[in-house]
Amino acid sequence: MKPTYLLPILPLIAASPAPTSHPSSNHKPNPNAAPGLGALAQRAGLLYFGTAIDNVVLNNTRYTSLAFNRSEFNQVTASNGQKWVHIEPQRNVFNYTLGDQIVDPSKKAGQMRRCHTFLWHNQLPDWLVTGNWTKQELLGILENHIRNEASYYWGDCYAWDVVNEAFNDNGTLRSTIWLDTIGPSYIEHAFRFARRYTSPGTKLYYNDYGIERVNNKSLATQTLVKDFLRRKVPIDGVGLQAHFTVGRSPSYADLRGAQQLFTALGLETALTELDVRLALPGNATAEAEQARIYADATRACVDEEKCVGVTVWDFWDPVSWVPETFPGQGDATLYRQNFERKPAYFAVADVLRAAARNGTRGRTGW
Ligand code: 9MR
Repeated sequence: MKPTYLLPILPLIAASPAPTSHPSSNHKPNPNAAPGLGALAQRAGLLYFGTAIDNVVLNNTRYTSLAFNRSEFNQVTASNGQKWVHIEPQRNVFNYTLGDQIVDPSKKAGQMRRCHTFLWHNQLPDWLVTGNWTKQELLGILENHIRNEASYYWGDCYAWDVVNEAFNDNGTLRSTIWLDTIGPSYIEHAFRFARRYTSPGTKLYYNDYGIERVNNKSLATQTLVKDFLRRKVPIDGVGLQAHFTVGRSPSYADLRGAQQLFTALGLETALTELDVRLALPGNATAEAEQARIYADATRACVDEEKCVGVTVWDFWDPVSWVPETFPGQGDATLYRQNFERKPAYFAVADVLRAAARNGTRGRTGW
């Protein structure tokens, strides 16, 4: 089956409301409308500029007209819809409703997808967490989950985040039901299952936060990758989540160095969950700094030959995960509550435009 992300690019307005012939219609496509970030990313030679999308805002048409517009975002990632708790809420009972609510419209819009995530320690269903499994039982549960979800989304995903957040900041493996029951080999089992059951060519990623600098965590991730390559355990990419904070974010050089831990081994990289939070209430100075951080992160991907693209962890402040998790912080995305684009949006667009002009990467099909 031909993956949808390789289909020839259709006109930019494909995801916009159909134009009507009524003279006063305000739905007429504007030929001068600026290309969105997805379109600019492709011109710059990236595969995509994408966004995470959460199911809770799918009834907001202002939101969905941007989220499912492949000029603005030519790749989408379900923030929650493909996670274990929703997909297999009871043992061996699979429910793809929330995943499909993101995947189906994105297919219609001609967008790519990064699929997220087969194995994590969060958002697991109660039956799984409370079961007192043996190693063999839990491996069987893991294989069954990956087999079902991978088969269901066969051909739909450019990439799968196979294992998410396995390391502690000091580089040791995080104590989870997976590590504690199966042992460290759970990671390679997950990748082998993923290769066995996903469609050929699906990129298999390890995805984590805090690996955007050379540090104990990113070095431990590199050691894992080296070991996998040596033993022919399948892995194609490392996702650097890139949840950043104004005032203490990794620099451009940090991001280049961190990615090179993996690209030097032949893997691809991606910034998979980019957002930049600030102390509330924000102000122009903080927003300018936020714009610089977004731009530097985008540039650190553009300049890295094997970095395939950037995904923001939602583009609209009201659905960002940040304020709930970090009280007093927020405004982390590219769009304000009133859908106005922030300086960060324009800074990212400028980086992509400059890269397209310089043509250092070549184009990816625009
Ligand atoms: O954005 C997600 C949020 O809606 C959920 O409540 C949260 C649960 O832990 O997960 C968020 O997404 C996370 C992603 O899956 C993995 N990396 C960190 C993201 C932010 O917490």
